[in-house]
Amino acid sequence: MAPSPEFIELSNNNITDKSLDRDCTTLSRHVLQQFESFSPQAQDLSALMSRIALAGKLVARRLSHAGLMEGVLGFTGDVNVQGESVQKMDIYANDVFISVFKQSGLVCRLASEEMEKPYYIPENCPIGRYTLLYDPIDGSSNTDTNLSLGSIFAIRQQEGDDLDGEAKDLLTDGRKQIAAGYILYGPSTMLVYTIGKGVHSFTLDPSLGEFILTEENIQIPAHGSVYSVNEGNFWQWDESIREYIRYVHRTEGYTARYSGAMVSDIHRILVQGGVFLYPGILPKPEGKLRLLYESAPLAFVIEQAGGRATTGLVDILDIVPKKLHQRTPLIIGSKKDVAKVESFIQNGH
Ligand code: P6P
Repeated sequence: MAPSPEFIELSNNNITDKSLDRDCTTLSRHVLQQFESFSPQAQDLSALMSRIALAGKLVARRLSHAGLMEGVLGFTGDVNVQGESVQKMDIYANDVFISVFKQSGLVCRLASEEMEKPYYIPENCPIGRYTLLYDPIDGSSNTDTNLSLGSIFAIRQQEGDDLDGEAKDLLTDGRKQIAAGYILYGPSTMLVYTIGKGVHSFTLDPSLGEFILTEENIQIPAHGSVYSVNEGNFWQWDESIREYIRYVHRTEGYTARYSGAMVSDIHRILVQGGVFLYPGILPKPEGKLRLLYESAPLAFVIEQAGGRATTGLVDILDIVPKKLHQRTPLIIGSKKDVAKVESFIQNGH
């Protein structure tokens, strides 16, 4: 007996179906949808993103219990390759990203802010053609004060056999990234990613243990009121940056926001518009932020959302690093706001 027209109408418009379909739009499914195919590369990237999501869930779970567990908060007493004091959470998160890719056959090498040399996963290396570059905990100084934090990641295809274990093929420009994004550990845990087909955000549903699609094809506003910079460095900046800061101070419509974790600050700018700056400072003209696993991944995301990322003179994604932990000045955000900063750097106004 054919279904009645009323039944067909009900099933097509059934509210449950729509919310069910949304809840089933997990990260792995979304990646395959992006490719509109089940090609080997689509399957690889879907699996890679699923492992990154697992890492995010493990870090989020640890952070949510940090104040209740021994050995989560505080410093290890060590100093990392960057010369920064290492938080216990830095090490935990660094190890999480390594662990989720073991026995995956996907990732042979991991390069991280916390490790001087890339980490190789031997069982994956004969076939694992992908490299993960990541900052396991961005803004770790926020850990002990329960403020927002992030993880930043980028995926690159390994080029050549890397027989000397120096991973020299990673020293290429940011346009070689095949995927990038960040995990924001805030009131909710969000994962934002791009594979070069737009920027999409997912929110962790703890009751499901899944990241669920929240927004597709995010477009950053062309202008926003937020400027995000550590003004404590004011007297260490070049005069052109000081002039820009004086401009936003005296111009109506600007507001300062700075959290100490750039994933949090840049996510705000992705949603509301504006500009984040970490310029070079007199003792360190190259800046503080690392190119390969901080600035380049975020630049990929922001450019895919219609924004810009530059040193003030060169686009971030065009920089070819000379070393794995190379630093770079960073000006990133809405097109008009980045251009305004560039105008001060390039011709003083
Ligand atoms: P400062 C965190 O260590 C970080 O890399 C970014 O997340 C953050 O924006 C910046 O450094 C904070 O550095 O010098 O302002 O404390």
